[in-house]
Amino acid sequence: MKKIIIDTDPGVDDALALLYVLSLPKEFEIQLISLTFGNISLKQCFCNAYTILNTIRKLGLPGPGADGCRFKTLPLALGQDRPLFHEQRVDAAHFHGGDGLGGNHSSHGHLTPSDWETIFRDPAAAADSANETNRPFKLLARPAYEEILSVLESEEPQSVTIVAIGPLGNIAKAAMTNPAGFSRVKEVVVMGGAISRPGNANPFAEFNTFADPEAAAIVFALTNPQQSLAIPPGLPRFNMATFREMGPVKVTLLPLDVTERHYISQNEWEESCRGSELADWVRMMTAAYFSSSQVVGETADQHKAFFHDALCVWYTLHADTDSSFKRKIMDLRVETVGQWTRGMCCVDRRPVNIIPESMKSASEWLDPGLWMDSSLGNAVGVLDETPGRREWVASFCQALWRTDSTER
Ligand SMILES: [Ca+2]
Repeated sequence: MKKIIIDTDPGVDDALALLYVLSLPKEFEIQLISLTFGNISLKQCFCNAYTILNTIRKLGLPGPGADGCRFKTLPLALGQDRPLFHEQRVDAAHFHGGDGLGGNHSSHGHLTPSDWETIFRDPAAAADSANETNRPFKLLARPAYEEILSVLESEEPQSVTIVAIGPLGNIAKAAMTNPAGFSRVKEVVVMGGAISRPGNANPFAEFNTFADPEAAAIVFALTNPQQSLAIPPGLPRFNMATFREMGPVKVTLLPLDVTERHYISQNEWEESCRGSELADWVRMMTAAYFSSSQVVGETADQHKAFFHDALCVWYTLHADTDSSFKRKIMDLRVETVGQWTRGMCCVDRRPVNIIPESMKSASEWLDPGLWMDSSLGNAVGVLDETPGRREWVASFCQALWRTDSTER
């Protein structure tokens, strides 16, 4: 049983990631769902999370492991409503629909709980309310970063994985607040970044790193506690000494390079996602997502979508036991001040060029940014190899809908 915290900004592919986790109740134990702004505002993300959990509870899960499993009330905490160090917020409503769930609240309004706004307006009162037994979640009173730390401190060290599928503000804030407590985490699995592919938020940046680049830079910097070289200039320093004692944090990144390789075709999806009221609801939600992903000139049988966040769940499920999932360690740094490149994942692409020992004292001049000394930068594990796209589609569809619709 894997203990996980899901940090999310629901979001269509976040909804699929949640469905995937919930359809495997014998494999995953959810310690916390922490919410952040991202695809849409925090307020709407809360509405979406509530609706997703409520719908799954109401309509029931079709997953093979879900037979006979009662829906358990899940702990949920509210987090960042904006980037850590900026007022300005971006969203991806153009991609996920104005409500972040592909128009689901209009098409299936009866599944949107009527009290969501009241709860959001006064979460403290809602956390105390006797009515909470009727909800699919228990709303926790403290902000997400505190609840994340509380889980990490109450569980055995190295036993809880954080699956971070939104902008990284909650995670970075937890790490900055209590580095020792945070370093008890087993692994942080992050959906984010674009390394050798174009971005999807600007030409260079993936949406999650673009939405809060400083937070991403801080989380990536946790992989190398020797110094704070990769922390963006001007940010409050936090006590890296603690990380020096505890060792680096294991961060695994699933950038667009890997998530886009694991696409699902519209045919595969529609063949699989059927046969239940829940499937009808999900199909409606993903219809707009497929349309947004459509490339000009594509024919109907070529339509495909990338369920980025759900792929993080697949990795988390198999990471410990399946050696065909391979990570490559990279010194990835996030651009936080560029006029056109904000949120870009920077990599040193120069041919290997080690500074001779005799010139080391001049290395800052010879190599601004000190990219050539592998002990000084970040050491992010980038998911590089998996069992393959077909295996992903088969595994995902089988868990959710008990079908295998991979195109032969
Ligand atoms: Ca997301």
